[in-house]
Order: sequence, then structure tokens, then C-alpha cells
Amino acid sequence: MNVEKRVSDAYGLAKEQFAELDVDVDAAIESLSRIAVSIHCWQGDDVRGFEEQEAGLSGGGIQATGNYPGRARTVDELRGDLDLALSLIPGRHRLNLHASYLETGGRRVDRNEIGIEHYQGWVEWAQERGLGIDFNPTCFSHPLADDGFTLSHPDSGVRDFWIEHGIACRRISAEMGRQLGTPCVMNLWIPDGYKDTPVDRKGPRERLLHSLDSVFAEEYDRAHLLDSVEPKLFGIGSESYVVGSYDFYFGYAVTRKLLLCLDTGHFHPTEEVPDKLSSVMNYLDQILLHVSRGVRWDSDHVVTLSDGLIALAEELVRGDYLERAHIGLDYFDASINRVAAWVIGTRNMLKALLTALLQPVGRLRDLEAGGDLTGRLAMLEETKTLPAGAVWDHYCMSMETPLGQAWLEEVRDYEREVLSKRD
Ligand code: RNT
Ligand code: ZN
Repeated sequence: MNVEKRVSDAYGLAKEQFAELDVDVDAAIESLSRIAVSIHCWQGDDVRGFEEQEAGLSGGGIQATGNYPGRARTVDELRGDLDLALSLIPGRHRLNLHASYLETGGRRVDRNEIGIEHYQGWVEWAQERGLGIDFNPTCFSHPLADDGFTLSHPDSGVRDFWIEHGIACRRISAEMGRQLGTPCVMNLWIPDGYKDTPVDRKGPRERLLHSLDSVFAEEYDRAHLLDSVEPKLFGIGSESYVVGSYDFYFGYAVTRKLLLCLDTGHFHPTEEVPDKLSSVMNYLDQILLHVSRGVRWDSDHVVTLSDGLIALAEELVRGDYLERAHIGLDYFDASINRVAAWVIGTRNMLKALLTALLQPVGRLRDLEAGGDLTGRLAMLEETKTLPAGAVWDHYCMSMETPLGQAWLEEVRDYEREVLSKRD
């Protein structure tokens, strides 16, 4: 049987099965097609950025492990890799850029001196493809971040440098949002913290608060810029104390009316981000998600179609939060083909959303409201094997993106012809 016929037959049968449960498959597909996932540029080059090549600054990445060949070494290589990844993912998405991915034409430009001109190439690239851009200050991999403190540093000169960087990034982000006609979500994460038990937990947090108030002082049109802050429980080298903890930033985001970024790798392993949405959304207008996968002490593995990912998608759908949640990805694996890592993670995010959109939520809610908890459990379990895969295949086919694992063939060709030639 030819593939197209098999996919459309399976889709037809799946649609009937979902209809029996009062699930409107067309509406689910329509909702899915409107979701733009913000794809993180930093999977393509192990979070190294282009400061070394472009701006003459000493570079170096954070945290990525692995030495799979083919890392993007230049802006053009990264754009080429992204183009391939985007062609293998159904739908229209966004690019999430870090400040360290600038283009200066060889001129030395430090982080407190950056301007929109250093990112205009990205804006044009995005414009040609109809993509929005999100942006991040880069407060790591820099001599003034080497001792582990930035915006909360005890030295006011160092703090000022990072404040200037944050201010410059907001100006750039707002301009990107204006030029692209879609708000740029600018997310601020800093690494500040201690490996070992601090005596003064209060001082750095007070300093961070003041620094942030300086960074966010200027008002911008929310049609151009949405500000977000990202907490973390611990990091490598900040095991005992993180200045920008969850409590710190939740309070900050609520009082300053910013977005809170929930990174699914930034919590205790048994703490569930999906369960947080229906709490924080009472106090926040919008949130940003950094979808990631924590494994033991690492917070940045490629996103798989796990129970946790589906639970996150379910909460977004059931809580009707899709319009108020910006979905970004945040992982970096240097041990596998990096284009494949993008494609796998993004397709999984979309599959999880589709799975959630196809659930018989009306029926499930009725069971729960009627106190039939046995029926609720039974139906939730049956739901897991409904033919969402047949709908996914149909979706990929209708969006003219490869079906099943066919995308991997294209990545392998590209690896042979392009990636393997990089050293
Ligand atoms: C780090 C944060 C942050 C970074 C990116 C590169 O723990 O998750 O979001 O991963 O900014
Ligand atoms: Zn993150």
C-alpha cells in the first residue's frame, strides 16, 4: 500500500474513534498549527556563540558535553543547520537567540556595547522565513562571570557591567519585536550562586533585586517586548545556593508584572512543573516555558515524549493556557547529531501537545465532577493508547514535512555532505 493511502486511511479511522469520545480532531489540528515553539539556537553549537570569531572575545561554552562532529562554527553554518531542522518540523515556529550569537564583522564588541546592528542579520533571516525571534542576555562564558556572580556580584563595577548588558539586550529585543511584528520574549537567566554553604544568603539576593530593577526600569511596548526571568534550584558549581531561586523570581515576576520562566530541568526531580501552572497562572499574566529534560544532576537533555512532557502539554490545554504560555526549548546535547537533536525535541513537544489536544477532556471532567474516580482512572489509562500517532502522521503529511523517521534520512544526507566536512 502506498504511504499516502495508508496515512489517510489510518487518519480516517482515528478520526472516527476520537469522534466517539466527542473529540474534535479538526479543532485539535487547528490549535496545534497555531502553536509556535521557540527553538533554541544554542543546540547547534554547544552554547558557544560567536564572540570568539566575530567579536574577538575569549569564548567558551557552558555545560555541553559530548564531541559529536559537526558543530556549527559560524553564523552561516548555524543558519544552514537551522534551516534544515525547520524544514523537518511541521508548523511555523520561532528562533530563540542568545546575545552571544552576534555578528560584528570582526570588530571587538563587549556585551555592554551590543546593539541591534549586531543582530540585524538574524532579523533579516527571520523575516525572510516569517519567524519571530526571542532573545536572552548572555551572563556566562565571560571573564566578568568567571567567579560565578554577575548581577548579584559584591563589586558594583561588575554588577554595572551586567546591568548595562541587560539594558542593551532589552533595547535589542524590543527592536527585534518591532521589526518582526511579534513580541520578542527576552529571558534573563544568571548563574549566580555558591558551590558551598554561604553565610550571607540575603546580601546577594538584595543586590540582585536592585540590579534587576535597574535592568527593567525602562518601559517598552508589550507588543514589542515581553520580559521574563528564570529561576533555578541548583547548577554545576552552585549546588548549595542559587541567588535567583524560584521563590525569589516568582515574587519578582508577580510584583514587577513580568513573565516567569519555568524550566522543566530546574526543580527537584520529584517536583512537577505541570502542577505549578494552575497556581502561578493566578498571579501571572503570561509565562515562558523552557522545556528540557533533567537527568540526575543535568538539566538539559533532549526532550523525549515522556509522561512529564505529556503532563505539561495536558496542563497547557486543560487550563486553556496556550495563549498565555510561550513554549521554548532549552537543552543541548553534543553527543549526537545536533540537527537531529533539534528535530527530535521539537517534534516531541508538538506530539505531546497534539496528544493533549486529542484527549476526551469533556468526558474526563464529567467523570471527575460526578465523583466517579474509578471511571476517571479507567478512561485516563485508555486514553494513552488512542491513535494520536495516526493524526500526527496526517498532520506531518498535510504540512509537507517528512513522515515517521523519514526526516532522519535527510539529516544523514546533510551530515554526509555538510556536517562531516567541519572539523
Ligand atoms: C541555564 C538556563 C538557561 C540556559 C540558556 C542557555 O540553567 O536553563 O536558560 O540553559 O540560557
Ligand atoms: Zn532554561
